Amino acid sequence: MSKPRTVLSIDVGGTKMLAALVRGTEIVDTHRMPTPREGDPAQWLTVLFGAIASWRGAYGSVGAAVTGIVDNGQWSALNRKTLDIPDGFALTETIERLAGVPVLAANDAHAAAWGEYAFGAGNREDIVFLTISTGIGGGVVLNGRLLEGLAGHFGQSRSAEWPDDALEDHISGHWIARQAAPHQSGATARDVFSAARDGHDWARQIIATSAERTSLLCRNIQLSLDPRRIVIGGSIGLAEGYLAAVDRGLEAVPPRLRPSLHAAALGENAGVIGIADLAERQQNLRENQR
Ligand code: BMX
Repeated sequence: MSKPRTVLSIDVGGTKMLAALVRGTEIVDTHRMPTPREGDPAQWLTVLFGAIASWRGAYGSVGAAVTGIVDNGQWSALNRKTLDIPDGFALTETIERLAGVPVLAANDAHAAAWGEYAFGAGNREDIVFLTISTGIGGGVVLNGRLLEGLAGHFGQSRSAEWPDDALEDHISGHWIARQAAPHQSGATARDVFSAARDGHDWARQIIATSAERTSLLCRNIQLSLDPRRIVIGGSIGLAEGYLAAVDRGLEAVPPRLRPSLHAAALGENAGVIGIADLAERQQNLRENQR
């Protein structure tokens, strides 16, 4: 088996951007910065590549895992509240111009699903990956194949209770922060988990409501796809006590219908490791076709 080559992975989420030099499952170097809320994706990417200019020459391809939908290298938002991306942004073309090497782009939760399937808690079995983060994303690996396009976009689900809203707008990090505003002005989701740890009932109730709704979502995923396991990731999904609260919400579910929940073994690196492997596979395919 040849030694894996170094890939530049970038993970652009609704709250942060993570750049990493990845070799197989080894993270060689990282750079983090908040995802700008002003400007456009070309400006965000230019700033990010400026910050990692010293890495040029250290990687032979780029994997880009981004919040939103990626169709043939074109990037669009499904929920502009999660990140306001213009429709059909030329993502791979822009990154190829900045990096000067081939680029593979995919949805962030899809990339993380592949990372967890291949190297993490997925154990190379059929899985659904669910990230509870700024929004709610997901990825599905069935019979060793990562489903693309809209597949896994559980955060965009509609419900009878909120027919005009994306489900994530009533569960995720942005929702948690909005619920906290009357109790702690300017609170982020992270602040809410700190307040809950410090014993504040208002914070514990917000988290309990979010977790309860995630339990329901997991039950519906199980009935739709019947995966061996649902791997949970994301800044909220991996926050202290959240997964346990989601699991408690499933205690009364009959065993055959009950999802088997597992924490993402690769944590916040699932996306960059997953997209690096997908980019490396595409690069090998290109070279074998020459
Ligand atoms: C939204 C959607 C998904 C994304 C998910 C998690 C947008 C911009 N994003 O449902 O594509 O996977 O949020 O995104 O429509 P994150 O930023 O929380 O990782």
